[in-house]
Amino acid sequence: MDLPVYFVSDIHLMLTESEKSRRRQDHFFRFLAKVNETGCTLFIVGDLFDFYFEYSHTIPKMYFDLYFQIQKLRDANIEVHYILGNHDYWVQNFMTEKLMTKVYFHDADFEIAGKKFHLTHGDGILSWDRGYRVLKAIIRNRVFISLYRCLHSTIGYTFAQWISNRGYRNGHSDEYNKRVQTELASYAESYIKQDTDYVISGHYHQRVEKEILDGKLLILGDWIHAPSYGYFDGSQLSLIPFDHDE
Ligand SMILES: [Mn+2]
Repeated sequence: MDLPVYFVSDIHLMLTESEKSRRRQDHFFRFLAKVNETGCTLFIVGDLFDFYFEYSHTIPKMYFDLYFQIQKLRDANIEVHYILGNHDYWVQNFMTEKLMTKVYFHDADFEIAGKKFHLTHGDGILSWDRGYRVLKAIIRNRVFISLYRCLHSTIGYTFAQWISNRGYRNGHSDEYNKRVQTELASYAESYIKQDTDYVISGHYHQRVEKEILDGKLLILGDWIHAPSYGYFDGSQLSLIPFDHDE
């Protein structure tokens, strides 16, 4: 795997055009241009899209610009690895075989330059999130997905858009964010106590870099409020802000 390695998550590219989502997308494309300049490996750790659902013969046209940007990276021999999140789990062979280098339906472990990484989108980890874990099992269920795919795409997308518009947008209290950090720290510790060096998660829409024993936890920030990326140069892993004024 070529160094350096970049990690991003929770870009949440939107299905509907708006000034706000256009700005977010442009900002993310500036990051991809930087990746293209340095040459390297890119990991997308889930929720690249706010909603992505692929049919046997059909892909969403709204993300054409993104497909083009990823293709440019691939043409430059940059590997793009994509760990699916709870907003973009429903890929088929356009994503898995054509666009991305590799797509992961579950958490993934890698060894890069002698360091062991555990990558997870992060949804369903929290101890109090039992209801969500049930929902996660349903929306990742093969029968459910096949049935949903039978709906006409206009119906499937309209429903998803409605759900998505009701979803998380405005952030959580500091107290809630602290609870999340404590939970993820103990999740990370259970890996680092074994032989993992670095645990990287997305999903929680906060930017956290925390030393744990002789390893580290990164929670990648989202591209709505706090754009950032994880950066591994072969010896050090760090979380670097990529704020809008850059
Ligand atoms: Mn998520």
